[in-house]
Amino acid sequence: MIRLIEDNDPTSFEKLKLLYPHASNAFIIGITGSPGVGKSTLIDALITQFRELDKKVAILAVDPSSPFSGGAILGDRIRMQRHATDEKVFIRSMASRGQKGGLSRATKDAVVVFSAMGYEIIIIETVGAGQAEFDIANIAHSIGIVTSPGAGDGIQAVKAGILETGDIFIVNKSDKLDADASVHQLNMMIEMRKSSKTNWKAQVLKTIAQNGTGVKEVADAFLSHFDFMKNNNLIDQKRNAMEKSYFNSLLKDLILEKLFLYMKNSEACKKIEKEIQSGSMDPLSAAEFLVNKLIVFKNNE
Ligand SMILES: Nc1nc2c(ncn2[C@@H]2O[C@H](COP(=O)(O)OP(=O)(O)OP(=O)(O)O)[C@@H](O)[C@H]2O)c(=O)[nH]1
Ligand SMILES: [Mg+2]
Repeated sequence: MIRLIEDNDPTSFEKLKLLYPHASNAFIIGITGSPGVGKSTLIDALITQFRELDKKVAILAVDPSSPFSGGAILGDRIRMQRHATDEKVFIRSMASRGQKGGLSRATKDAVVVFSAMGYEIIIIETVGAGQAEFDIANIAHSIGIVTSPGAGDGIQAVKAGILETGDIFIVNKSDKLDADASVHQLNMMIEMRKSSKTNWKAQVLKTIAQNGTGVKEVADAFLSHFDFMKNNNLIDQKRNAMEKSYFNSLLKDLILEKLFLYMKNSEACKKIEKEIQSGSMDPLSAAEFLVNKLIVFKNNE
C-alpha cells in the first residue's frame, strides 16, 4: 500500500477508503529538527523504549526538502537496522517523488495504512516543520523538536517558526559542550511563547541518542503528552483538525485531477491556450474564465 501511495497509483484511493474506518487509535508523533541533529538515531532509541512497553511501532521518514533523498533513505535504514527483524516494527522512508497532493497527503495516506494495520505508535521523521506544503502539526498528535548544542540552534528553531508547534524539546548530542546552555535557552524561549492553545507545559530534555541516555524520559514525555490530550478532551479536537486538513488536501488533489482531465479533452481550453499564445487573451483573464466555467456550485448550495 505504501508503495502504491508513493507511486500515485490510482487504485490506492479505493483501498484507502476501505481502510479509513479502521484507522483511528494510533498515537502519532512527529520528530523534526535540522539536518544531522540526530533524529533517526533518537527514533531508533525510542523504538527500543516503546517495544519494551510492547507497542507496535511504525516509522515513516519523509523528506520534504529534496526530491532525491536516496542518501537519506539509506541512512535512515542503517541507523534503525537493529529493529529490522522485529515483526512489530515497520520502518519506511518516503521521498517526494512528485506526489500530486504533496507529501502531506502522501504522509497522511501512509498514516491511515499504518493505523489500520494496528500500529499503536507512528513516528514521522521530517526535516523542518510548519512549511505550507508539509504541515506536520496537522498530521501528528505530539511534536518533538530535536536540536543539538551550540550553533544557535535554538534561535534557528524560533526563526523557522517551529517553536510554537513543539510539545517536547530534545537537546540531543548532550555529550557535547553547551548542552545545558541550550536547555536553558530553550526553556527561556518556551516561557516567552505566546499563549499556548492548551495548558500543556512543553518540556525540554537532554539526550545522547547514540547510547540511549535520557531517551526513556523522552518516551515517557510523549506518552504523558498523549495522556494529557486524552484527559483534557483534546483528542477529538485534534482529530477534527487532522481530518479537516486531510479533506482539504484531498479536495485540492481531486479538483486538480478533474481540471487537468477536462483541460486535456476540452476544445474550448485549447482555444484559450492559443489565445494566450497569440496575445489576444491574458493568462489572468484566461484562468478566471476557465475556473468560472468549472464552478458549478451556486451560492448557499
Ligand atoms: N556525539 C553525538 N553524536 C550523535 C548523537 N546522536 C546522533 N549522533 C550522530 O549524528 C549524526 C547524525 O545523526 P542522524 O540520526 O542521522 O541525524 P538526523 O537528524 O536523522 O539526520 P538527517 O535525517 O540527515 O536530517 C550521526 O553520525 C550520528 O551518529 C549523540 O547523542 N551524540
Ligand atoms: Mg534522519
